[in-house]
Amino acid sequence: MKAPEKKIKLKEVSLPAFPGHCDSLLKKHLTAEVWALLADNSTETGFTFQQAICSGLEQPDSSVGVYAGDEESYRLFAPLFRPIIEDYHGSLGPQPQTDFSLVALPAVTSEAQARVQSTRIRVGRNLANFPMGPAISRGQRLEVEGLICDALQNLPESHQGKYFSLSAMPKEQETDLVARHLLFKNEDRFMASGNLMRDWPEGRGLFLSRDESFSAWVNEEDQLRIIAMKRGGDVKAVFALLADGVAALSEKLDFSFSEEFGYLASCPSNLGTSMRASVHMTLPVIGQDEASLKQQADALGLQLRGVHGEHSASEDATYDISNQMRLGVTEVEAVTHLISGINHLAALDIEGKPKMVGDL
Ligand code: ADP
Ligand code: DAR
Repeated sequence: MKAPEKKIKLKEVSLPAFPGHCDSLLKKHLTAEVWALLADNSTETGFTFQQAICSGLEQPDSSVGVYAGDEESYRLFAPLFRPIIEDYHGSLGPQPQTDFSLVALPAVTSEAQARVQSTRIRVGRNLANFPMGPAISRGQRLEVEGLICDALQNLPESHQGKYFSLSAMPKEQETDLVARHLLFKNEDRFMASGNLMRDWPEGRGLFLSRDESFSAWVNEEDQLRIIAMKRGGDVKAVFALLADGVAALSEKLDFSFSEEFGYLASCPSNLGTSMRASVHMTLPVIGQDEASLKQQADALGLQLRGVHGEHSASEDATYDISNQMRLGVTEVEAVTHLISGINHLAALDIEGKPKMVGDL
């Protein structure tokens, strides 16, 4: 009888190699010491360190490169996760109390308003006592979908609408909803490498309010994304719409939360408020030079994405501009950061004597 193969202790083999062009936070912080400490570790739910880092190894153009499979991942893999978290957010928490109060929000200047085509603010949530996307079982994912669909019955009249299961959604409808920025894409190689797309599209879906300004994504990268989106630059109205939806769902669902890192997410970039407040903004002058604009955005603590979200391209000097920092700030502070940033970018654009958006 063949002797059982000797299980190689990963920590005894050398650190995985990254290609030269890789500049992920995983590559930066996965030192030989961290590898020796964590290589063979796994959490109580059986989520391994290798599973946590596999996306960043398979997709060397990752920006972060790791995903958590459960709450324990943030404790057990802390020697790697904490430096990544501090590098991304510029903070290690603790997360302040949730604050959706409207009164403190500054105004969006008329110059910025003239350049903003649409505003979207979202938060991510995962249910307490369930593994997250990279580790959840098929049965648990369906249970999460059911719990969230029940909670969606609790929304105020202004937010009510319909849940569309992705499994039952006609392809034409899916294509239309993705094109209108209302539904997540059905392919993401980073999520696939992070085991977040197992059993796809089963257990995934979209809740959409009647006027399409409020929506919820179920079992995409996080178990719940709560989203408010409107045309134009009325950030305050979008923030209020989101706040009411979050409050209603929070009455019915128990979210995964820690004092230190706030709302826990599968990706460390979405901890804390787990809020990404974004505008589609056309910058006819300073938007012509994307590299220079990215430097200005970095300096303002803003992130640039393309007009179809992460890993997409800008179009006609129009960018998805959002807050980078989500942890160690309140929801009001995160949105204030965005408003101050876009007001500044609009002022810079004016210095270049731009045409207004309507004249483009
Ligand atoms: P997330 O914000 O959930 O991290 P993405 O960056 O992929 O994910 O964006 C998801 C979808 O939302 C994409 O279709 C993107 O174009 C759209 N989107 C993001 N911000 C805005 C905005 N301000 N206006 C319109 N659509 C937006
Ligand atoms: N694409 C992954 C995650 C980066 C942050 N965006 C998220 N979580 N959607 C990467 O490591 O690049």
